[in-house]
Amino acid sequence: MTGPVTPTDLRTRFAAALSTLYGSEVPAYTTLVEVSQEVNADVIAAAGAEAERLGSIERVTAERHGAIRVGTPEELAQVARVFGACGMAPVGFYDLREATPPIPVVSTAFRPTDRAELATNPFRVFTSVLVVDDRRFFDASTEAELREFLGARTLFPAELLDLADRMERYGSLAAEEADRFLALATAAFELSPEPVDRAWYQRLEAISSVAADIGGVASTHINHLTPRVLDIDALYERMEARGIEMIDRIQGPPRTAAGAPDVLLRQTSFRALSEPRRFREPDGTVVDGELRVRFGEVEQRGVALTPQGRAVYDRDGVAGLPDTDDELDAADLAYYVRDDEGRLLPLVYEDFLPRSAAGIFASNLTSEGRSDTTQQASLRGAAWMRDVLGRELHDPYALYAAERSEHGAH
Ligand code: OOG
Ligand code: NI
Repeated sequence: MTGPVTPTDLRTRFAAALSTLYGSEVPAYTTLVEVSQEVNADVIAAAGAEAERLGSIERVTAERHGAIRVGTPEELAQVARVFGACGMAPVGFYDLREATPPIPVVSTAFRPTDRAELATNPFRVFTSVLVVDDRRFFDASTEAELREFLGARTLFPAELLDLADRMERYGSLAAEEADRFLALATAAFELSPEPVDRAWYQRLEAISSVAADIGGVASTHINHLTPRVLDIDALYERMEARGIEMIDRIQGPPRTAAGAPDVLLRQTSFRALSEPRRFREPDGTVVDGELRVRFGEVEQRGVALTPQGRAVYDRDGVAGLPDTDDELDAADLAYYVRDDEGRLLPLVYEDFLPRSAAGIFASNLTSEGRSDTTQQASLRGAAWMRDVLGRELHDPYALYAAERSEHGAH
């Protein structure tokens, strides 16, 4: 590319670069992408245009969500700048400390918020930050050690952050600057060859594998990169037929009846194999070892539910919802807009589900870890997250509602 590069181009290229990186690191991911593409081609062949109501085949084929985990508010604010350069804004607040088993993180998702941007490339990244001062997990001395360890590392080089800020300020980067941004940003999420301090890692792992994955290593990495599929049940069967053992269930709503609209988000995953990592032993020697922290995940997306629709879903599951677009729209249970002929078009659910996210985290743990519920939780909420990010933290419902009213529906 030669001309100036826009945030949209950067996002598309960043998602593709991470996909290439992750495929080289986790070969089963490549299988997952291949099988997803087969399933999508089959669904389109069988259902035609109807199958593209929830996104064009181009969008769905390129569509990925990533998951990353950082250690400090400063690191989170830096992530916001890197994704901000790619036209991705923080949306939603998720408190995984309330999950079973509890995970010592709070999270948001960076994604495009504009419908046209989502249609071009909806790359989104579920981003979690460790809560080091939550006494249910970390005593005062572990907190102090975590702060010191995390405070001493640099995840994102200054040059990358400068380029990110330039992109946010001017709305474009020169071709060479964009290439440099992509090289640095992709490298920041690569698995590091740096030896892991075994004793420190194991101490954290006894509390929480996620804490060890975040605070036990001096760099970060993508935890998973998730393709989107149009029929997750078909995908599940084909992966098992290829000998890849999936977790025992599909998270989120069950399959809806034939012809009924898909709602929200369905996800499933498999654990990646152990990956070679180097360890530093307490006596200073460095040895080869293995860690098993990453995995493959796949998702199927449906229509976004309104707060009322979500309340029904949370109480009664999909069985509580009507099974046509017309009824969902008329009862204001799901978000739709109308096309030129007045037909209903679903607004795709672009976010995450806390219960499924908890299940995804849990399927990835070496043990439940330990927490002491008699201890004091530390206060973390959307307001805290917004202050740390130093930018607006979008409410997902407000985004869907604005989109709908812009198109004159409801
Ligand atoms: C994030 C888990 C949540 C999802 O798809 O719900 C997630 C993580 O494992 O870091 O990615
Ligand atoms: Ni995920």
